[in-house]
Amino acid sequence: NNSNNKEICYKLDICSHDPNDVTVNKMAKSNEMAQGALDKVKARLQKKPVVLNNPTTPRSKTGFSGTSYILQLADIHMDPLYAVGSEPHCGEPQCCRNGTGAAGFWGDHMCDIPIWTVKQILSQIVEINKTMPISMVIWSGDNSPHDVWMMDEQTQVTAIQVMSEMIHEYFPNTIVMPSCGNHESYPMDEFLLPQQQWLLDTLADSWQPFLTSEEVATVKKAGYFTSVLQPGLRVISLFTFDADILNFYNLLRHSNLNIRDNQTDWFINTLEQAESHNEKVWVVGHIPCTFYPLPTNHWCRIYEAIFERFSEVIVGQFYGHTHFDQLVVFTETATHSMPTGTNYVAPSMTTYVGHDPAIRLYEFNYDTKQITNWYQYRTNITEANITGNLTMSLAYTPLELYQMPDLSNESWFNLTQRFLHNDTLLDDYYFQLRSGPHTTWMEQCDSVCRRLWYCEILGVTTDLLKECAD
Ligand SMILES: *[C@@H]1O[C@H](CO)[C@@H](O)[C@H](O)[C@H]1NC(C)=O
Ligand SMILES: *[C@@H]1O[C@H](CO)[C@@H](O)[C@H](O)[C@H]1NC(C)=O
Ligand SMILES: *[C@@H]1O[C@H](CO)[C@@H](O)[C@H](O)[C@H]1NC(C)=O
Ligand SMILES: *[C@@H]1O[C@H](CO)[C@@H](O)[C@H](O)[C@H]1NC(C)=O
Ligand SMILES: *[C@@H]1O[C@H](CO)[C@@H](O)[C@H](O)[C@H]1NC(C)=O
Ligand SMILES: *[C@@H]1O[C@H](CO)[C@@H](O)[C@H](O)[C@H]1NC(C)=O
Ligand SMILES: *[C@@H]1O[C@H](CO)[C@@H](O)[C@H](O)[C@H]1NC(C)=O
Ligand SMILES: *[C@@H]1O[C@H](CO)[C@@H](O)[C@H](O)[C@H]1NC(C)=O
Ligand SMILES: CC(=O)N[C@H]1CO[C@H](CO)[C@@H](O)[C@@H]1O
Repeated sequence: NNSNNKEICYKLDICSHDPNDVTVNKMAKSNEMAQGALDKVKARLQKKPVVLNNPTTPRSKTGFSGTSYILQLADIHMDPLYAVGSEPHCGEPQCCRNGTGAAGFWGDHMCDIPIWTVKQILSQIVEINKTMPISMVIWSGDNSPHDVWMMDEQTQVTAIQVMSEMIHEYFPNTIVMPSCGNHESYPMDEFLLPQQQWLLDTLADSWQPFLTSEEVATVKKAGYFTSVLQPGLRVISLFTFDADILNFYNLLRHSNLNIRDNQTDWFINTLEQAESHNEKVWVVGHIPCTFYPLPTNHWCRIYEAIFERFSEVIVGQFYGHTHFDQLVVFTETATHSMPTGTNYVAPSMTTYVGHDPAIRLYEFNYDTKQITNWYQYRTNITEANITGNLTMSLAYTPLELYQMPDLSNESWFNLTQRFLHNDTLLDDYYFQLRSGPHTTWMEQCDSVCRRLWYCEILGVTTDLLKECAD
């Protein structure tokens, strides 16, 4: 209705405020509610945990020992209507479907990727697996194409089903830990129950090959789940519509922030159980806290508070969504001088927009429970179109690229300090971040651009981003 429209408009700061408008008061009330949600979380974190006696039984044999490899598939965005030889510059948000133009066989930088490209990349991964055997797949969401004006509930359901079947076909015996993307919903980004119960039903149904019946049950209820893979090792998959600034339901009544589906309570409770049973946790999600959250987006503040409390329990954070290859370094909130952990944001498989298809393999040590390196693979789509061959090749590893001794908190924090004093090094980061050609909409990074991307690394916990945005 009109009042809701105005409220959203005010909150996004895109229309001028009339102080006499009742909507403004309603908005203030809603902000209070969100602040209340954060306060509630902080109070909850102070409370003594109620610990269950028995740790959750791990899955049966899953194959982590010594050094293992974990694959992350991020933002696949497969386009079932991709047409070779169609027009990549059609003037719509999604092209390469009709008209006549240069859309290549394997893909185009203006468009999402065809099904045969996704299959070819998965086949390449099976090759890579011969030298680096993959123990687990993180599939961090966003399956459907960017044809946001044409989609409906059915196209979304189909995209989830098709990708689930394909991943299961290529990795029939590998653990797959999925997370739901904002592109899985319809309307895109919007999530509120009971309106989007169909989405939870679809996820629960399609993810069955990957999850236990108990995990499927929590997905059907709320989109998230947790899985103890091996003794001492747990995955928490979050349902990140709470972090979606375009989920207008978050603006209206903070329905998801510890009020309606209780993901926050569940998240804290799960971490408490993990901590008391000496488990280490990997958090898998779709939308990371990178961009400075709008005043109305309180999820990142909540996430930050939870992460700070459990930084010794959470040993990995794996996200996607931005299509960029990004880092988010967390610091303790009192002085911001001590690192507490790093969120790894993996680049997209889709070429949309201006990227080359990417996949990532993490190297993991089961004994220390630490991620020790990663192998970022990419393919040059222009070259693939010309030669007819699509081959994933190693783009970089962070240890080598940044000359780091290890991927410890201290080393990542040191890197952020080195970035401050060495533009060449920051340009190395930016080059990988774009994950694509030099010649698209992102040209050379000037000082403003460098500052922006630097802010996104440390911004979440330091308010640096707010400074940068001003
Ligand atoms: C061409 O494709 C676009 C995008 O999918 C669509 O909006 C448009 O209607 C199509 N035009 C024709 C002539 O099919
Ligand atoms: C990866 O390699 C391991 C070890 O050789 C094998 O057991 C597994 O089936 C392979 N996975 C895939 C998807 O090929
Ligand atoms: C959500 O959590 C609150 C306490 O934080 C509790 O009172 C309420 O019953 C929970 N709701 C559900 C549906 O679990
Ligand atoms: C990061 O710091 C936290 C808190 O000091 C610590 O518990 C955790 O093990 C560290 N992780 C890494 C990878 O160094
Ligand atoms: C494609 O790759 C295969 C294997 O790497 C190679 O044998 C073949 O010559 C390549 N074809 C072209 C057209 O480059
Ligand atoms: C971080 O940098 C400091 C000062 O430059 C150095 O003393 C320390 O050894 C570095 N730590 C790591 C883990 O690289
Ligand atoms: C800056 O970074 C570049 C690229 O990694 C490196 O070659 C160079 O030695 C660094 N300069 C300084 C002063 O550390
Ligand atoms: C991809 O290949 C094309 C054609 O060989 C080349 O012009 C371009 O620079 C390459 N892109 C990257 C990012 O290396
Ligand atoms: C994005 C891109 O490089 N597209 C090229 C794909 O290959 C065809 C030729 O096969 C070129 O015409 C496209 O420009």
